[in-house]
Amino acid sequence: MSSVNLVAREVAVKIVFYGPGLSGKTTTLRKVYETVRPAHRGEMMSIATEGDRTLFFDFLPVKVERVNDCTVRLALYTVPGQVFYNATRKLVLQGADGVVFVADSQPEMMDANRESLANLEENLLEQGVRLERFPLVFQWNKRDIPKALPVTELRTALNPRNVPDFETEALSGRGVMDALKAITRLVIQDLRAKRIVPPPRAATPAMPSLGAAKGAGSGLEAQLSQLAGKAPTATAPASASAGLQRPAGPISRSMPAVVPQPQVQVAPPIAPPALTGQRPLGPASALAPSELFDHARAAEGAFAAGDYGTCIQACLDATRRGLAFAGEAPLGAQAHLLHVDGGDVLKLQSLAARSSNRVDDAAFALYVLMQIFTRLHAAGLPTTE
Ligand SMILES: Nc1nc2c(ncn2[C@@H]2O[C@H](COP(=O)(O)OP(=O)(O)O)[C@@H](O)[C@H]2O)c(=O)[nH]1
Ligand SMILES: [Mg+2]
Repeated sequence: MSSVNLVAREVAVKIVFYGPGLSGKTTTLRKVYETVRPAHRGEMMSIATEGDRTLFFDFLPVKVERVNDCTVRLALYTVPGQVFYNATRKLVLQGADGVVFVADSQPEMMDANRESLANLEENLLEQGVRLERFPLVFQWNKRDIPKALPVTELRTALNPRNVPDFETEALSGRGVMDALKAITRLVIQDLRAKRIVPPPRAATPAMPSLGAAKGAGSGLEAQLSQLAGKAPTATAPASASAGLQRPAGPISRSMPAVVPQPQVQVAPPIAPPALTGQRPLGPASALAPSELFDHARAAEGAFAAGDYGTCIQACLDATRRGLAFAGEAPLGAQAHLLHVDGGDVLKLQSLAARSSNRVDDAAFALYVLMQIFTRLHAAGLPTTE
């Protein structure tokens, strides 16, 4: 769900990559990770089985600066495509502001594409959202495969509404950033129409993002292209993207929400010196306010070590402390004040009371914690004195 901090003119939006199993959602997110400069994104978190199938979700935070005078934080999620993970898909879809539907262009995948699209429609409807009014773009993925269906056929079957669609090859990255730009633009338009995002301040020229090419445009396309280090219309040629290295090491921590930044908008990389050379920050610690940084690290460390019970306990502890920033009140009321789903917090509590836990329980706990950090951030909490 979007959240807006009017003081900082910052908007946080959630975009979900949806589609059948193996259509290329995780590969797409990895490509976005590789393409966007490290200062503008966090670490990607993937929770996968040994066979590299997405078990719970993938998550990648990306920051786009000064889009019409607003900073946009994108929280990008993928869902597991396999039919039997529908409960997880519903959870990840909760509060989404837009969807990129990643369809597999191979003829034998058409039934799976249709089924997944119908499942998206149904799951959105359960949240009271109608797909035909929802920001949506399509990736026609795996265009490199020779037997790929013609785009016209895919359109007729899956995109009668004629929303923006893109031929993509997630492995090489072709088209992937174009689809991301398009959905971001649609989401911002939608939020403006709903008056959730303020209109641009006419008198203030949009500021270029750090490291942006001199004289580059200030529109979203230009901004995203600058992040990607590419011209607005260019798509990544296979050879160029293949040469990109996945950078390792700590990322910048989340920045205070309520401090308007006149010139430079990128959070300074403030990884504690003691962490240098150690495990890179995970997404929970990347989002954590400094007061809860150690808790988030502990939860991620336990997750990585396969100690799911400890991970869940650490998440619950950090959740309680995080919710307490909303003021003295029962847990449910604190959750309500922060617009955190109380049902999720209750489920986390019940998981912590269990004697044994599975990997997806721990993943859920991290997910709840990340939602709380995102909410705290949007609310400008905890306030810094
Ligand atoms: N040929 C080809 N293979 C792809 C493309 N995108 C993804 N794949 C492959 O498809 C498989 C499933 O991709 P994955 O991203 O895990 O699918 P997900 O289940 O939607 O997350 C992997 O083996 C990928 O390497 C593409 O554009 N072209
Ligand atoms: Mg996946």
